[in-house]
Amino acid sequence: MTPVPFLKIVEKSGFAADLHSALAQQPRHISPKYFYDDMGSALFEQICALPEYYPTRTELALLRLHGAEMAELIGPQAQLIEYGAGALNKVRLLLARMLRPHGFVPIDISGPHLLQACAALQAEHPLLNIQPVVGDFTQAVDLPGAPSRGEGQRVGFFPGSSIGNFTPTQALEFLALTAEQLRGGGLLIGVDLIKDPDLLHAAYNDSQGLTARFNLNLLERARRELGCEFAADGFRHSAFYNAPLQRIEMHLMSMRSHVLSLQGIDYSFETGETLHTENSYKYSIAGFRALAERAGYRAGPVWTDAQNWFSLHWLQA
Ligand code: AVJ
Repeated sequence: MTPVPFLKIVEKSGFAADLHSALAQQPRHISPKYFYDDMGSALFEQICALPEYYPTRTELALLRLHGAEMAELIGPQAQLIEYGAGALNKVRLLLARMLRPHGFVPIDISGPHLLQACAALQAEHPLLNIQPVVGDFTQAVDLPGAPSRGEGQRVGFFPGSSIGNFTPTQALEFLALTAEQLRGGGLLIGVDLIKDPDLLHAAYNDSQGLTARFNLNLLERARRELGCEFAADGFRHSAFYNAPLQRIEMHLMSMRSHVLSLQGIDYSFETGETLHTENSYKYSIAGFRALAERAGYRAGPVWTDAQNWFSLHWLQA
């Protein structure tokens, strides 16, 4: 496969430091970005194919159905920036319909995984200018230059409802940051919608136990990378819908009272005590549009499926 021409490392993982401060807090919580080492990224891709995990296939269907209309809004010679790019499956549906793209800038925290995905994409689009950025997209990363005047616009792509990992306040900050980065262009963003809690519960408690493995991989990663020690079967996966806050919460719950030891420091867990690993906020279409407008976007067309499970929004920056 063709080598990828441009690589920028903008963040060295602060996993050890962040895990220590997570464990020293009460209640304990850590950023879900640490799920995504090679193992976690691979598990997440398997989650996306689960029958219970409706977001991926619903969003892919929307991209297939309405991709031409979306490419029209993106316009010719655009620079497409994908936040949290992963396997690049969704962006393929846009790239196939875009006219003479100026470049594609995928940002992802999982370096080896991103570069492999870029090499495969480059093989399919030999002329596409791919400029991967390895880093944390929640930080203001240094982006390659925007298209010059008279060329296309800069457009962001943020699929999968990854925005749901942010609290509404953080989501507002992220949207405000991207609205500045993308000024004059737009953002195409996938947002998961409020729905029957039973459907949500099933999506985060799948029968194959993949979501559980994905969640538990955070501590397995700490064991692999940092020599973290904890009891075998000391923790279990817990995921539930917090209706008042309109979010799925994922936790790692201690099964008994035991001690986890990280780099010589002991952290004790009581039975039932948790490390909160992820929030996945759900929005109404109107609620999300209002948030986007507050962040400095003009809310444009919205696409949703017949069941109103998932939405894609065009936001004018
Ligand atoms: C990648 C954050 C959108 O919240 O649904 C999937 C991650 N966690 N199953 C989500 C996830 C458990 C996913 N996002």
